[in-house]
Amino acid sequence: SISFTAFHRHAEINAYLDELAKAYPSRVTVQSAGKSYENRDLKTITISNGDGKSGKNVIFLDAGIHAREWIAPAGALYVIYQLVENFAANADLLKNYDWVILPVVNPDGYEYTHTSSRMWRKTRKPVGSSCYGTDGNRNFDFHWGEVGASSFSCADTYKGTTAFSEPETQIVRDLLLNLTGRGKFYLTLHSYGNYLLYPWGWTSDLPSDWRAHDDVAQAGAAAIQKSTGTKYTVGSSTNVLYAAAGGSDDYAFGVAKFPVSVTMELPAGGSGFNPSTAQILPFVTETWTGIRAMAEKVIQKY
Ligand code: 0X9
Ligand code: ZN
Repeated sequence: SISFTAFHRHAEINAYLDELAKAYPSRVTVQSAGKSYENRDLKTITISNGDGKSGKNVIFLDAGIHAREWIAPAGALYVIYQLVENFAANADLLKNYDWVILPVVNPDGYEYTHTSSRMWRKTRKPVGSSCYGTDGNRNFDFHWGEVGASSFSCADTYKGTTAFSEPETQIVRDLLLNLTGRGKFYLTLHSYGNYLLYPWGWTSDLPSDWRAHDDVAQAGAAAIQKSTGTKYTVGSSTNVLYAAAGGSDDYAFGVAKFPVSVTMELPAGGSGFNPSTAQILPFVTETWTGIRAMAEKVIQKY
């Protein structure tokens, strides 16, 4: 089991996934999708309803590409908890869809924020001789480096030496490309600021089918506002936040052809990236309400 009264270390998160695979073998599969630069396993959990049907549509969720955004992996864990341990209440979300969830994209950075430097954002592979890490969300090969990404290796938004220079972003790339066709909804959890963002992040132009994205994201925002009163801002990344190329969301939509791709920026809590432990459960519960509503919309559309 896992609690929502503390932020968990990466090893505990992976142990929870393994425990679920053992306890629910007909509905849960856990695999290592590959290893981080510092050799940690990036484990995915695939959740089904156990009916044995293969080739269903897929909702792919990830979190923790930015190390310091601790509430994001907590949110992914709560989704896992709901879909697996509270299956009966959520069976509608698993009838025609499987879910694939990668709760910590950047475990090296995540551990570094626990052990050494709370505000670390990037991966941990050295770049040259003096600086460390690349911004995973500037490292995807779609309009890579064109805007909102730094060429300076010490910067927090460093784009990397090349697109997909990081093992962690290569892993997400391969997971996404393997789901082309089946993958209908890509959702990536970040913090903070209460945003539901959709493509594009590299240009202020909207994709021709932006209305599908807007429908899904508005459904999420409305469900959250109804449940807790919390307001989310909905719109394209560039238009409501800032332009920044090389994000996983633009890659999922533009290259891996997921028809809906959303970045969810969870709430801040008292101090930005560091909500109190008492805020974890209310935040992830509210986040789940929004994710559930977005998933319902996607399932109804595709
Ligand atoms: O800048 C980011 O990567 C995200 N915000 S954060 O504060 N969590 O760092 C927003 C990403 C939005 N998507 C793209 N720009 N593609
Ligand atoms: Zn982020």
